[in-house]
Amino acid sequence: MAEHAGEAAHGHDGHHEMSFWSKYVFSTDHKIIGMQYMFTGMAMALIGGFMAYVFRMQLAFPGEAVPGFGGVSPADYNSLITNHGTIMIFWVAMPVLIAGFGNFLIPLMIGCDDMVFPKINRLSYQIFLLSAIVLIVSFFVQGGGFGGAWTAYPPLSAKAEYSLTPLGSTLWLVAVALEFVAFLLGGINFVTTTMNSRAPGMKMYDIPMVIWMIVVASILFMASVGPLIAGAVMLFMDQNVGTGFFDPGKGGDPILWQHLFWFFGHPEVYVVLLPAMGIVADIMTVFSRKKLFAYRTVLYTVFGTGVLSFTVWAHHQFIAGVDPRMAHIFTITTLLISVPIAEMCFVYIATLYGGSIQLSTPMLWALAFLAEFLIGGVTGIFLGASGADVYFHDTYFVLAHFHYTFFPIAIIGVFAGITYWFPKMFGRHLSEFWGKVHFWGTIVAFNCIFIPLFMLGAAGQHRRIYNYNHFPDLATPELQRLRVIATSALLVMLAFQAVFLINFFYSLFKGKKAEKNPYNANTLEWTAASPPPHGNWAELPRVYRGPYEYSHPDRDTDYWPQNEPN
Ligand SMILES: [Cu+2]
Repeated sequence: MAEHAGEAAHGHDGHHEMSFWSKYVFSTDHKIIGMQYMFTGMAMALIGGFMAYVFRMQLAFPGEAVPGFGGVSPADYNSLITNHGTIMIFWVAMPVLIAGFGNFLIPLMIGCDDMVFPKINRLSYQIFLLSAIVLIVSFFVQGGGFGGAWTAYPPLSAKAEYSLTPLGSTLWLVAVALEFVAFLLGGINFVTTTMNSRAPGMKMYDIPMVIWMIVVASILFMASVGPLIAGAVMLFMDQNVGTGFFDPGKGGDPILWQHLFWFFGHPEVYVVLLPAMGIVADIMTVFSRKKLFAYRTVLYTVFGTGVLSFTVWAHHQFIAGVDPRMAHIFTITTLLISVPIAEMCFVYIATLYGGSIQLSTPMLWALAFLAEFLIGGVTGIFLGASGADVYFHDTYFVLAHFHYTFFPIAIIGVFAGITYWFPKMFGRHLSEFWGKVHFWGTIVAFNCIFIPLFMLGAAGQHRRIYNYNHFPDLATPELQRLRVIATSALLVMLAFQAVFLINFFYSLFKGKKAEKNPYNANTLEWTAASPPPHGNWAELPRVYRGPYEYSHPDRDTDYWPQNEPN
């Protein structure tokens, strides 16, 4: 854990020597809370990664015992894929990207000592931790963990008699609902703090892009999750009280859940995408020594993307009986939303153009984000077109597509951010050499997992089938070979994560000491000590807009502004 310099200049709770309890259970320091979100998210990533290992082994070598797990029953398989997806999105991408980086970075990058509502912030993490515990408990109750996929479509999820895992599915639902409450509480802080606590002199257009993106992501989350929380209450009642909101047998409508789920589920992609894009923007400007090309245009594009993201949800339901005329409309909005995202990618490339590029580990991750996410975006266009989707729906093509969007977000974006801000967070440097070994091992293996899955999907292989050899016409040896390649690549990728963990924990204690501003960056967090003490600065910074520069009395570096001159 971070060393905690005992400088209690701005101590909210007035504690000088903090015990374990007051530091990790009651501390309202945004940095501690951010770290807790980050470490919890990383621990959950190990669980989610282990699940992927087990079900990929089952797919490559069906029926054989998986080392470290044993035999995989059909119910185990369903539960593993369900909880892998749920964990990676709700307990890894969300906590690390928004809550981890949001908490750590917002006060440091806008120049204040803490969040506006520090106690709500503390409560948010406690509820999040509780949600993770409830989810883990759900794996071990009678019947095992929920197996109705992360989308929890009724009627499978709605009625106890349809579900193999009645208690597991209720606990899963409670865990997700608690997690949403935690992020609603967090979002209140992120938006309010950014709007109200900026350093004197920092105007709206001086806010670093990553902070803007976290703010917009928080607003998107808070605006889209309401209907789904209502839906979760209804589903809970269907499961436990005998109502029939989603049960056709009682006059309910299972498609209603799909609307409520995807009205949230599509904006959710942008909820995690935007913070990752912001992290990448920050890293690219620093390691190309350029300002962000068209800062204001990107900002307007982010707002536009946010609004558009509420108008595309039914592209997940093209074959669910949606009126074909509506399918046309959702096809058009879906194709439209690729325009702002493509524009952001062009802006990043334009930022690099002519820059003095330094291929540090964070920069490699940032560049890989762009390359891999482009594959995810382009393959999304096939799925967004309702005609093509009739064929591709629920094949491995969909699965490969969204892993080419979520992997860049949740894994590449997170590694970019952690390797970049590590010196600020912990006051020490990671090893660049081992950082690059980890990078190449992860990226090459990642593509070797999912390119075969694109091929399987294009060949028509359906998702959510536990053993393809049960179906004589699907058990073709060529396809089985692709499954083995994907699984082998996954083993390689997981093995390379050990390199990261060793580098991370070794550097935490033994890494080279980091100075205040090792990259000569010009955003405010680099004017605080590494790691920053409670309260962040002895004297809070000011931003002087001479010729559009951020400034601080201690500044000793050249500046190259991230934003455009006004
Ligand atoms: Cu979508």
